[in-house]
Amino acid sequence: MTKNKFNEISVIIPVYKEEKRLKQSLPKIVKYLNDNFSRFEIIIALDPPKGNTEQIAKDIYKDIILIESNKNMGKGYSVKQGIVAAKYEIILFVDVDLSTPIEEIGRFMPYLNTHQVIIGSRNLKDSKITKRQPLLRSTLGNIFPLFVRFLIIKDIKDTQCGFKMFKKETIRPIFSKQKIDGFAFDAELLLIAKKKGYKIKEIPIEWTNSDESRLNVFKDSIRMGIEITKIFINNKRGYYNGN
Ligand SMILES: Nc1nc2c(ncn2[C@@H]2O[C@H](COP(=O)(O)OP(=O)(O)O)[C@@H](O)[C@H]2O)c(=O)[nH]1
Ligand SMILES: [Mg+2]
Repeated sequence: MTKNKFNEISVIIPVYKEEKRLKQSLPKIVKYLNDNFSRFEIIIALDPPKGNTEQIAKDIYKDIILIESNKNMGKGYSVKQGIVAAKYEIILFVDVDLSTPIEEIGRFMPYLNTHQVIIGSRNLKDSKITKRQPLLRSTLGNIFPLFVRFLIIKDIKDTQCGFKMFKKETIRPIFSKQKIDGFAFDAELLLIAKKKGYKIKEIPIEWTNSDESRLNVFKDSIRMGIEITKIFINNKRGYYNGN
């Protein structure tokens, strides 16, 4: 008996210095999508191209779509480029380390009928964190959401999880208003979605911390602080209102 497959999906993976983690995760992503979707594309948003990441990706999956920026712009910038290039109706972006397993897609899909934005959450009662982040990283991981909650968006438990799904028609008007290129782009995205009256579903996910992180606790903390302040000011000025 053939299993019922989902129709189609564009999967965007932001990638920054990731030869090793990409080698581990890309085969799993390709297999899951092959088994569960009639049509799919995988877009790697490389920032900037380094070493032989492109070749590694092509060797694992020859139809991979590579998008490259000239200099390191940030995760948010890369994800946006991926969204511009995406051709299918349903779009997911996922971190290369698969801290959220790719199989969670199956639990997200049904909510596309009722919600416009579906996001993984590590902070719900049923979330399952199997390996926590190191102390310094988790301290940032705890402080940043306080600022987000206080200044930007109150009722979302985890704005930062790298596993978010939307329909193309929903996300394009959101990102056309996005200004943030770094790690805080998720908070901006969710704020714009709320302003547009979109329904956001937070789904408790299983999450395993990766031993590596591309986030520089000092440099990126400062950048994220600046980005949050920018979002706050943009919001106060009404920039995110309207269409
Ligand atoms: N394109 C791009 N991707 C990035 C950048 N920084 C991080 N990423 C990607 O964003 C994802 C999350 O990064 P990760 O190191 O796992 O962050 P952490 O889990 O929050 O510590 C991974 O797929 C990274 O390769 C960047 O500056 N540009
Ligand atoms: Mg990670």
